[in-house]
Amino acid sequence: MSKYLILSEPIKNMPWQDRELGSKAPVWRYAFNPIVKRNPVEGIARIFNSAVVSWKDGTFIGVFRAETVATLPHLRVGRSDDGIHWIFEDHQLQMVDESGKSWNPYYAYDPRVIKIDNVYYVVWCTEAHGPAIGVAKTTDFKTFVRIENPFIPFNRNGVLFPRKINGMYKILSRASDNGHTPFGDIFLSESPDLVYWGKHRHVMERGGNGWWQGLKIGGGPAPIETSIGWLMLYHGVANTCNGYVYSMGAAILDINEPSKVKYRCKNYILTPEMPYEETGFVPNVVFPCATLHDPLTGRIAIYYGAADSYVALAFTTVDILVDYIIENHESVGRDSELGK
Ligand code: BMA
Repeated sequence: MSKYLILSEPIKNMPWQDRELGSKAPVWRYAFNPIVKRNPVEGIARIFNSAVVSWKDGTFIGVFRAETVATLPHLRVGRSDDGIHWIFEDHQLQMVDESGKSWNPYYAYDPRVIKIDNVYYVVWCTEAHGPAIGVAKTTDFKTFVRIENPFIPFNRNGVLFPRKINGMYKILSRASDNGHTPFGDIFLSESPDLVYWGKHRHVMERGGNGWWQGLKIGGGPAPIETSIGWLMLYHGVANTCNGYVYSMGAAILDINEPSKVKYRCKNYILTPEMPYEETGFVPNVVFPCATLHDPLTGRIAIYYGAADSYVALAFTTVDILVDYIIENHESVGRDSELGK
């Protein structure tokens, strides 16, 4: 029985590997990373920052960020029996509007998939006269119905919470610019219907005492509901003389008022160290977009993009990660406030 509880549906057949004996790492990599390698499908050069969920009969399904050999990012559905070996569809994910008419973005990247009340929502960075957040819903991963974009450009890293909080849908996002955004904090907005969004709140600021998240931060996988609060994994970016370095961070948000940060880990929990993270189309990138988490075992599998070239997998447990965050907590700026 774990010390902290994960509050979600159990996952059958969860991908897993134990931490090495004697290791104190809060998060450890799958020994056979990367799980998706270069040129995984004809005409596709790279698949990386991607989202997976558990699917029927112990299988898994996901929406992947794929880039063609002409380097245009789009979304693509993949299926897996074990969460590790993936088979991708031979065509781009197709979207329609609510009347059934085709409505596909010119480009699409960094998807997250969040299940709320038996509907799966895909949230991604879409073209809308500049990068903005797109949302589409599906129940079968065949028909994807796009709904309104929550915000005007420029905004990225949209992540829905997996349930309504105080009767409202909630989304994390990060205001950005049209390029490689040299700034950015995480914000929260709410909506009664996934169409009208407001009550914008500041959640967490870049910075803190360490430089790994000094330039900007952005939401990662859908926050995980636990008995101590929302466990939020995110990416933090350092600005170096040789370019940006993307690491993975973790914080715990208040369960009823998630714009309040309860604990924030001053250390990264994963940073580029392996050849597939340090070398690739964009070097030094660890970019988490999804987790599988099992309440019965407390196990968490983290899917992350590596070097904008591969999909990789890492593991932790709710007890190991929450204890690590609390032991290494730092209070930053006005993070613990309501963020009004
Ligand atoms: C960000 C996003 C991510 C990418 C990262 C590093 O701005 O575009 O998709 O992984 O840059 O290139």
